[in-house]
Amino acid sequence: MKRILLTGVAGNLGKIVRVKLAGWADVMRLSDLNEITDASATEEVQCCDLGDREAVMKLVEGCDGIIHLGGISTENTFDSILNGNIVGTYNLYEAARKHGVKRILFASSNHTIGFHERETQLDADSTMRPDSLYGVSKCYGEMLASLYYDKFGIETARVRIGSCFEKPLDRRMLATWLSADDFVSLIKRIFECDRLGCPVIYAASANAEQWWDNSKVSYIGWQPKDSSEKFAQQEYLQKRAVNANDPAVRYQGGGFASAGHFED
Ligand code: NAI
Ligand code: 15L
Repeated sequence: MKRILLTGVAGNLGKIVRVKLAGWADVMRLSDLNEITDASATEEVQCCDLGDREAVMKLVEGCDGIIHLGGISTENTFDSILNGNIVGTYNLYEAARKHGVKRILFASSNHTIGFHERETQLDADSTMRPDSLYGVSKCYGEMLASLYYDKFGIETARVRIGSCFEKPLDRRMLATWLSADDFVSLIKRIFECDRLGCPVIYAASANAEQWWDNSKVSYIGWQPKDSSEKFAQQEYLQKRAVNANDPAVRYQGGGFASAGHFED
């Protein structure tokens, strides 16, 4: 890897990925809306708003690959989502096309399919059923990636991340949990495999409870190693759901499916 652009580096996942991938690329170009002041010798900083087309054009120049984590990461107003995730992702793909970037990891989300019921096993071809405006913006990002692959040959891993936190925060996350190490091993496979294409990849650890089938993407050779089982007996995860028909329990998106709607 020569020069990799990492967007959203001041966020939860960006901070972790930056540390765990230190030394993996010759140069890591770091970007976020927020300031970054502590670049190492193999890092370069170029902060901007993803919604700023000219700035994003400059940001992508000279990069061989992009790990795109930046943007709005939970439900929000349409205007915020429009700037960060709709305009921002378009700006990034246009810049990638103009500067000849060959491979991108797009941080999509399980909220693209959050209105599927939990007992439905999903795979890469399952119908999108977004549970929020945020989820809709990730569906858009996935479709944009598909267009740029079919028309311009830019490969993208459309990674539907489950819940990447230090530990599962609630019982739902026993199924959706993704460890940081598993995420980083997935990133490496995405950029190191000979042929990627434009697959949808569900990013969850090897948890006992599984909602998502990745067999259509077995060719990239990613095997998650961690499991949420090591947390399953912890006190805070023992309280069972009172109402199995509560949308937060019924649907894969959990609280995103039951939450109210943001009005601008
Ligand atoms: P985060 O909210 O902690 O980080 C996102 C970063 O993007 C922030 O540092 C923020 O300043 C930056 N950002 C927001 N709008 C921007 C803009 N207009 N221009 C430039 N930068 C902007 O989110 P987190 O948890 O680190 O997630 C990273 C990515 O992974 C997000 O795209 C999120 O949607 C996706 N994801 C994360 C999951 C998780 O479990 N953490 C689950 C599913 C998807
Ligand atoms: C996401 O898409 C969010 O970015 C993250 O903060 C979590 O809410 C995660 O999904 C989840 O579903 O747990």
